[in-house]
Amino acid sequence: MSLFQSFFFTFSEAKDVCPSGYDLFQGSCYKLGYPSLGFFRAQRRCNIDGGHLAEITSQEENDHVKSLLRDAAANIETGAYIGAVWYEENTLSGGSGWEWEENLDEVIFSDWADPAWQPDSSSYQGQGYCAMMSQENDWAWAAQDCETREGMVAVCERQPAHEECFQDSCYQLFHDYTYQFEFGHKCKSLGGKALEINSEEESDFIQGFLDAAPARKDAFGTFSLTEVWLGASDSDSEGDFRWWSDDSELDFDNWGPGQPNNGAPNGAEENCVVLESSEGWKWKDVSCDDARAVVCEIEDEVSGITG
Ligand SMILES: [Ca+2]
Ligand SMILES: [Ca+2]
Ligand SMILES: [Ca+2]
Repeated sequence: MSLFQSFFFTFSEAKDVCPSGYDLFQGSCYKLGYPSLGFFRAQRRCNIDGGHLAEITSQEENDHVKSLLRDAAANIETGAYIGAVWYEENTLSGGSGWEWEENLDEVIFSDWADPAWQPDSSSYQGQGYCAMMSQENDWAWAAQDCETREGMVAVCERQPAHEECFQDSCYQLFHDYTYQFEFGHKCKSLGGKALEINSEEESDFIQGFLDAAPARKDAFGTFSLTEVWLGASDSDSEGDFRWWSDDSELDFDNWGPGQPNNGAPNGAEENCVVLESSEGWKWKDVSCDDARAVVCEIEDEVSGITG
């Protein structure tokens, strides 16, 4: 490795990156899209992307989403769903009002085109009220029948991936919970593969990367990172762990104390592998069934720099 390369990689900085189609603003990724869906299908589609319909909680965020909508106005006939719904006589709070559907938090910041207007369920024949940013009101908020699909798009919001490069790969951490069977596909779609740790150096780097990674943020709050999937399993032959990308035997391992033990309760198998925060990111075999954060490993094409 040349001096220039070692300089470049030593000082490679961690950064936030958004999946394709999303754009970064103040630590969140936003996307306009998924046309012609009702509110709840739109919410579900944003969930599949690892996020939710936008929860707009400040003037800056509202201004940013408005600017995205103005840029896309030619493609939006009516409006864009954001994540708020009207509830009637909620038994918990005892009242009616707007709340964020994803976490049932009350809507505090708002930008209603007509702040005095209140839904009236007695005169309303539709499927409930959901919030949209409305073309005809210069993208101020308005109530919409939640089932309206025609002319609607969704504003999705999600946490960025956290990226850092080391030697000839870049690593992207996705906090949104991913099932083991989706993990390889997710990384492949980025031009990479599921995390495989092949050396002490790579292992040390990943430990530092995960220690320094931001917490998971979603509509429910902030959560520290506890476990991350590794791209290895012993599903084919018990105890014979292999890397997914080429089905080769592990060329490096970093098992935690007593692991792997195939020790799921009730005789169930543990055929997948996680890095565990409470063990300094050492490895343990676990059941493949749960969803966890993932790291994708993407070969860095810029690394062709010669010196
Ligand atoms: Ca590797
Ligand atoms: Ca096993
Ligand atoms: Ca185990």
